[in-house]
Amino acid sequence: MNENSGIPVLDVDPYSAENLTDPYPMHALMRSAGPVVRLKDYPTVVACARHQETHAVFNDAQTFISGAGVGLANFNIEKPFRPRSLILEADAPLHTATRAVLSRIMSPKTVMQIRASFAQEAERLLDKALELNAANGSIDWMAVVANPFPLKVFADSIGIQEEGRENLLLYGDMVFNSMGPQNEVFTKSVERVVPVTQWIMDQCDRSKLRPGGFGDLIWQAAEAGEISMEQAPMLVRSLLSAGLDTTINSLGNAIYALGHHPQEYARLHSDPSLARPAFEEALRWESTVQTFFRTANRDCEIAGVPIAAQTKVLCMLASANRDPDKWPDADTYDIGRRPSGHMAFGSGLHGCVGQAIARLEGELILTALAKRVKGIEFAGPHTRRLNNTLRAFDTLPVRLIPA
Ligand code: 8QM
Repeated sequence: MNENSGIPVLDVDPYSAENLTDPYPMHALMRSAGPVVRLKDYPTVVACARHQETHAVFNDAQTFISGAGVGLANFNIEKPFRPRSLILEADAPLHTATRAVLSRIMSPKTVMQIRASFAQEAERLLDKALELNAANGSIDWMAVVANPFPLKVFADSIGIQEEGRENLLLYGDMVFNSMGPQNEVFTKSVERVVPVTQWIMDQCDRSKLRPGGFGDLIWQAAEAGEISMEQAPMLVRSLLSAGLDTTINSLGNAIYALGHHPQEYARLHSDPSLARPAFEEALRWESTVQTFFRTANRDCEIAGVPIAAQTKVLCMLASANRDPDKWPDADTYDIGRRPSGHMAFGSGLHGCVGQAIARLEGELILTALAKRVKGIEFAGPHTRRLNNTLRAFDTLPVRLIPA
């Protein structure tokens, strides 16, 4: 298609099981090939794997739009897999209105208000983790801490019922898979989610949501005329889609990072106030959301390379976060680093609207861990949950050495 354009064409598949399991050699290859590359098997796509271009694309939302989908599919051509998100898969002016509502609901003031109850739950969960660890010699970090914590505190904040919350994990898995190709990873997750899709949409109804919770506050914004009544359940769906699988696996990735770096864990243990930077650096080092797309809405260029209208632009966020031109010793997990400018929450207009809550969850879990545990060892092999967008675990067995 573009033999004349001088863009390198790589024979790599970001969605192969091998690259989903270990993406880092692919990232290095893509970064070194050029600022923009094509992928042999994905002719509608150009990819950016370096920090500079990824950041630039994310910060030009007028040219690189989200409304045509932030996955591989181009919604201008293909029907969206589910009714499109009113915030993630939207541009101004629709995005402006929906973003304002969620941004106010998850404001710094909200974060201050939820902090005490989130902290209490983090302390309780880590007490329980140490008990189980003492009884059995090890725990599965995912089953005992990473899955239960957001499923308790964030789902409580939204105000949804307790029964059936595990359905949210199947739903999140499907949502993030749907941003890649329709490979086996995706089709299998769709099969699993079919029986729970109605349950998910039912939870978005006003009658199901605890008064005063984030979900109810969305409905109140509709009542006040900020958004329409039809839009309210769809914005609740956004919280259910974006707020669980992401933070859950970020808690997994943080323990994975710390378990592989005993010296960094020792620093955290000796000074638990490093919990926040330790979590932030884990997001850079092992980005939970690995990739997002934008769509060029006009003929344009990236790093001087011409890009045709309707091209899908694959932004390799996790690769940008390991770009040696941006980060000294990019592959080193260093909790003393201040990784500002990392792309794990995206960047620009669409940057994660829940990031203050995600950071709070990470900080509180790592603080509770650091106070109780002087070392982390892996207790057998982890199992990955391969997902087209997320860096995720099924299980992560660890032995906690009590302080
Ligand atoms: C990703 O449905 C949504 O609005 C939505 C789904 C997924 C995300 C964001 C929003 C970034 C975490």
